[in-house]
Amino acid sequence: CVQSMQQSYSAPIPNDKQQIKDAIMDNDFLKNIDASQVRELVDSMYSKSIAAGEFVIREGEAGAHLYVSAAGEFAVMQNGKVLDKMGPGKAFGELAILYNCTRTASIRVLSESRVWVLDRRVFQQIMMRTGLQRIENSVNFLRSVPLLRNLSEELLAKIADVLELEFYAAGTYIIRQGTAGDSFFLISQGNVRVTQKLTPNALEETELRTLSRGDYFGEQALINEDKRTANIIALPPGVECLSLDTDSFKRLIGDLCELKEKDY
Ligand code: PCG
Repeated sequence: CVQSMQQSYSAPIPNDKQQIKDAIMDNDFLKNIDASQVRELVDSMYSKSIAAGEFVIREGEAGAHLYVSAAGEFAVMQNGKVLDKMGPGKAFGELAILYNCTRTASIRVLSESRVWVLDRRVFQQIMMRTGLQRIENSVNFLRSVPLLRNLSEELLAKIADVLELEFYAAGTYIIRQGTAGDSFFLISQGNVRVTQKLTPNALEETELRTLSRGDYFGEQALINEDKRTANIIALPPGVECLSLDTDSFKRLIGDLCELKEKDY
């Protein structure tokens, strides 16, 4: 028993560390984490063996751990249906840990497996940043957004200061056509679908486009002081957005020519 405990909860050695780091850097929602923080995350993971047939994660539950698959085969499931299969070297369980939402899918072990585990509390301790560092991270992202490319560092810092980080699970309507609007959004991770009912009585929504990291949406209702003109729906596995309230939007970026002239 003691033997198996030691085997079950060992810390990573250099080869393992590389596997964990590569998995983190390969995950869209984790890859922008600061290198020094990634090192700390890797050093804090422990190994756990899991028997075939067991669930590592159950859809709908609260999440307490982030995982990296070390060996074996895993199924990603939703509503009892297999969406995908994964082998070693994949980070999973990050969404509930990053955004405090419930588990968006189940992960079931198909063959005798081993995972690297990180406890949420440890993750949050490592990720905790001073206000200044958080703003610096946001400014780095804002600098890469084409819409904002001509803005001064000072203005970008002001925008970063008032941005709210939000996460929307796959399938969520972030914006509904015809409702009142009070926010503007920049996509920092993931993709959304833009759909529209072309006539007021249309039954079907027509897909207009998809938007991705660095794109924005929600400006129309704010600029024209009118209802939302389209639907914005989060695509799998979910979307991380930075949002601005109407006042901040008007004060800080509402005057940009690209926004005023935008005509879809
Ligand atoms: P808003 O506030 O009307 O909310 C829906 C958003 O969808 C809209 O602002 C735009 O930012 C965004 N969008 C992206 N593509 C299109 C498009 O082709 N037409 C319209 N009306 N909105 C679009």
